[in-house]
Amino acid sequence: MAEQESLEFGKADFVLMDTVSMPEFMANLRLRFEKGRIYTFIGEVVVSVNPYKLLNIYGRDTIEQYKGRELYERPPHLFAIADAAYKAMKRRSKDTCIVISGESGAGKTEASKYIMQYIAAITNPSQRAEVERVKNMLLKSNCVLEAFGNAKTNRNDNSSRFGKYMDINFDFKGDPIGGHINNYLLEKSRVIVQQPGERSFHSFYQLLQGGSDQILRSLHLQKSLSSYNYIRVGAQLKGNLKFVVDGDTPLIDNGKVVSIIAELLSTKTDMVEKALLYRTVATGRDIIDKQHTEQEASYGRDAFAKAIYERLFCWIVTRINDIIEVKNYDTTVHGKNTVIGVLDIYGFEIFDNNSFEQFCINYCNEKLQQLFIQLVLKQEQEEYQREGIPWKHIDYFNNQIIVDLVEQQHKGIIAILDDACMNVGKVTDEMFLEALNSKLGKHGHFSSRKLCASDKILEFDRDFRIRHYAGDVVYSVVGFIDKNKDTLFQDFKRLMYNSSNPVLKNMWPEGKLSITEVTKRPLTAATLFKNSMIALVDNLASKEPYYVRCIKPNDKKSPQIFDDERCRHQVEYLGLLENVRVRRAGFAFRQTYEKFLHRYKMISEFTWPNHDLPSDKEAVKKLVEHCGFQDDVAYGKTKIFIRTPRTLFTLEELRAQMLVRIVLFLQKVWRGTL
Ligand code: AD9
Ligand code: MG
Repeated sequence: MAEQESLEFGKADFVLMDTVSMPEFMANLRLRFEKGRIYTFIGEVVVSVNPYKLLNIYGRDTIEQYKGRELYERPPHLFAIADAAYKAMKRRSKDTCIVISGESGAGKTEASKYIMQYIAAITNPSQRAEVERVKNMLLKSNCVLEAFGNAKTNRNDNSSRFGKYMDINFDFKGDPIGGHINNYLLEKSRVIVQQPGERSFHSFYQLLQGGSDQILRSLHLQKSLSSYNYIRVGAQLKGNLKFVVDGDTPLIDNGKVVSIIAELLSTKTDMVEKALLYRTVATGRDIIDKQHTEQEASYGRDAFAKAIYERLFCWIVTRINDIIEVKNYDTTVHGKNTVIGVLDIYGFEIFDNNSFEQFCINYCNEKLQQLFIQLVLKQEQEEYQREGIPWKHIDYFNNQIIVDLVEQQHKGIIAILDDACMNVGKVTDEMFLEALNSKLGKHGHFSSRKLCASDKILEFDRDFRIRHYAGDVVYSVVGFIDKNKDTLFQDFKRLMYNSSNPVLKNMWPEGKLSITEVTKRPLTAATLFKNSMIALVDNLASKEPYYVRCIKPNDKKSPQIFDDERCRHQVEYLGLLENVRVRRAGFAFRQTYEKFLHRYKMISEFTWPNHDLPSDKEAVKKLVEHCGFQDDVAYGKTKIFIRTPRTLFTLEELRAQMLVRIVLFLQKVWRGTL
C-alpha cells in the first residue's frame, strides 16, 4: 500500500479506507484535493483530480524521488504509474500501456504530457545523441498536434478533438528509440461551424494572431478574426467564398476569392470554379457535367474545406511518424524492442447540442470503460472463481449493453445508420430516426420523443437519447446521414490530385481515378471509427495496462471548488468504489506454483535445491509457512495469490540475500577455503 504521508492529507490509497462507502471515499477525495494532493491510488490505479492551477510537483527533484522506486514506496503520483509501466517493460520485457480516461476537461492530456516528460527524463543516462533526438521529437510533436487538433469547447479551453494513441519503442537498454502515433477521428465539422462560445482549431487563431505580416500577406489573410466565416460565428463577413443564385443556377459571388484559393492550392482558377459549381457524373456511357444547386454547391464547399483540414492533419501525423519511426534496429542483434503505449482520447461529453461527433466520442468512452471493466473488475473476479479462491462477488454496472446498442452487427445504431445511408434515393435524418425507433424501441438505454412523448428532456422531434454509462445524452439526429456518408465529390479530389504542389497532390491519391472507375462505395465514417476502436481496444488488451482515472472537480475551471455532486457522479460511473472493493478483497500478486518455486526456492531448505513433496503446490505451501507469510496468501488450483506487495518485496529481499550467500559459498568452494 502507498507510503502514508501525514494523515492530515487523507489516505494515500483508497484501499486503506475504514469502510468502503461513498461518503468515506468522497471525504477522502475532497480532503486530498483541498490539501493539494490531487493523486490517490486504488492499488495500481491512479485517481487524479484536475487542480486547475499549476502545482510544483512535476520538477526534477520529484522525478528523482520516483525513479526506480516501487509503486508503493512513494506518495501517489502519475510518475509512480509511469515508473511502474517502465519497470515492467524493462525488467520483464512486457509491452505495457497507460490508459488515461475521464470526461472532457478532467486532465487527460495534461497527464499524458507529464507521463511522457517523466519517461523522457529517466531514460538515456548515457546521453546518446540519437536517443535524445527521438525524445525531443516525441515531446515536441505534442504542441504541433495540439495546435491542429485541439480547440476551445464549452467544457474545456484546450479540448482534444481527436483521439491519440502513442507507442514509444524502447531498446534492450530501456532507452526510447522511436515511436508511432495513431490518431482517431478528428472532429472536422469544427472547421466550418462551432457551437456558440466555442472556437475552431487553435491553429487558425495562432496563424492569424502570430503569423508575420509577410506570411499573412503571402496567404492573402487579414489579421482580423471577424473577417472569416469559418472561425467567427455569425459575423458579417467579407473575403469569404459565397454563392449567389441566378434563377436556379448558383454563381460565385466573389470571384477574387476563387483565384486566391487556386493560387494557394497551386491549381487553376477555372478548375476551382468548375469543381465548386459542377459535378461530373456518368450516365450510362455518357459523362456529363451536372450543375449544382446552391445547396449542393455550399455543401461541396464545406465538405472540401473539412477534407483539406483533415488530410492536412493526417499528413502532419504521418510526417511525425516518419521522423520518429524506429530505424536501424536489428532485433536479432539487440533483442526484442518493447513498447509503452500512452492513450489520450477525447473525454465523454454532453453539450447543449449533441451530434454525430459526440455520438462517436461517447461511444469511444464506452469502449474504454468496457476495457477497464474487463481487465480490472471482471477478469480479476473470474480468475478467483476459476482458481477456487473463496470470493464474494462484487456487483458493478457492466456497460457492454450500451456498447452493443451502438456497435452490434445488424442491430446496433451504427448498423441502422449505415443501412439508412445505403438506401438509394433521398434519405433523410428523420427516416433514420424512424428506423431507430422501430428497431430499438424496446431497448432500455435508448429512447426518443416519439417513443416517450412525456419525457421532458427530449425536447424536439428529431432527438434521441442514449443512457450512457456516464449519463444521459440527447442527440439531435440532424446531420447524421451526411456526416456518416461523408461524401466529398470526386471533382474536388481530382482538382487536388492535379495540383502542381507535390505535397498536396500526394494527399489526394484517389483523385487519379476517373469518374467511371469510382464505383465502390467507401466505408462510412461511423464504421471506420468503429473498426478503429475495435482495433485500439484489441491492441490495449494485448498489453499490460496501467490506469489513470481523471476527475473534473467542477464545471467552472476553478482551483477552489470541489463540487461534491459532480465528483460523486464521476466516482460512480467510473466504477471507482467497485474498483476499491475488488482490490481490497483481492490480491496484488499471483504466480503459478512452478514459476514461483523457480524464483524463490533458494529461500527455504525445504525447497532448495529440490523438494521431495508430492506437488509444487505443497512445496510452495511449505516455503511460505517457513517464511511466516501464510496469513497473507491464498492457494488457488494452479497459482499462489499474495495479498500485499510488502510480502513480495520481502520475498525478493530474502532471495537477493540468499543469492549473495550462495555466490560467497561457491567462491569459497572454488578457492578451496571452505
Ligand atoms: V478533453 O476530453 O481533451 O476535452 P482533457 O484532456 O481531459 O479534456 P486537459 O488535460 O486538457 O483535459 O485539462 C484541461 C485543463 O485543466 C488544462 O488545460 C489545464 O488548464 C487544467 N489542468 C489539467 N490537469 C492539470 C494539472 N495536472 N495541473 C494543472 C491542469 N492544470
Ligand atoms: Mg484532452
